[in-house]
Amino acid sequence: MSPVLSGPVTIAFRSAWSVVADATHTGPIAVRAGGGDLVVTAHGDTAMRPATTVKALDVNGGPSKAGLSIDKTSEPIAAPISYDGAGDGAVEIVGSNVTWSFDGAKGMATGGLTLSFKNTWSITAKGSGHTLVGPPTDSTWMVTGAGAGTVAGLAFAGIENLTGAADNQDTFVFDTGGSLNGIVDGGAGGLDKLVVQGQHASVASVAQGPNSGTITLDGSVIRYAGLEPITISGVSNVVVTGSASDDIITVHPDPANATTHVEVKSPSTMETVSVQIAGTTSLTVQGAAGRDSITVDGSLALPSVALAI
Ligand SMILES: [Ca+2]
Repeated sequence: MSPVLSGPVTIAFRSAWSVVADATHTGPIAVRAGGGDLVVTAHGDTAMRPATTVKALDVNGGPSKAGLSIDKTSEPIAAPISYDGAGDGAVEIVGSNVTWSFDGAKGMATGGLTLSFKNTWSITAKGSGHTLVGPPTDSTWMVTGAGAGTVAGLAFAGIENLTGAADNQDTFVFDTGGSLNGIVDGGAGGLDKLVVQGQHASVASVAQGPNSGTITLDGSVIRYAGLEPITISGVSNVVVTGSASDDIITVHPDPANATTHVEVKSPSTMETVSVQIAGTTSLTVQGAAGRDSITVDGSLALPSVALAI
């Protein structure tokens, strides 16, 4: 028996939309949603299709390795987008609150869109609330600009939060010029570190808990969570402040680098901080609120460092 349909029936045929840049293409392929349409600009031409008819949008950078620029500020983009950067691609997303992830070879971006990308080594976020989640392998994150740097060969810019994978070793390096508006989160478990290096005039570390707190680097605040040790080098004036609870702080040669670094620790209340002696002119250790004790132990040689407690 055939099914019986009553009343008008509308059937939208949904199909995939494929866009490939040719060898002469210049500039990125632009994608946006507007007025219920999905709008794609490539080769200088703008084409639009009703969003309900687009099952997926597949973009290929082609021989010109054209980048992809997605603007989702006016409305979310329903169709999943895939992008093959053809080996040297770049992705830009305009709009807020996107979570990017990168596994060392390919990546995803979600939040008002669903994008998968590969053969792409550069991402740019334009808008607030962008988070980048790193690979499960041990990774070094170099932060060299405001929300900008590299991880696993991927250059990123405009990112607010950096999140390491669980159960690996992430090292977040803040070099000269590096800053972050949001939070550095090493992820659960593993052994994740924060390193301050390069040219900085001052750094102040304030603990909030055993693995969280803030680092103020040349006046710019970096919030962190889920980290293990913090290493500071190349900074003239270092201030380490304990937590609001009862700190039992010890100051002693860093067991891992006894002749070059001094370690400040209070394991149950604050993140361990290791400071390179060379290049440091003052080190201030203070307990903040609570009933605190600060003990200097071991044979601590601090030539040319003014230690204030
Ligand atoms: Ca981690």
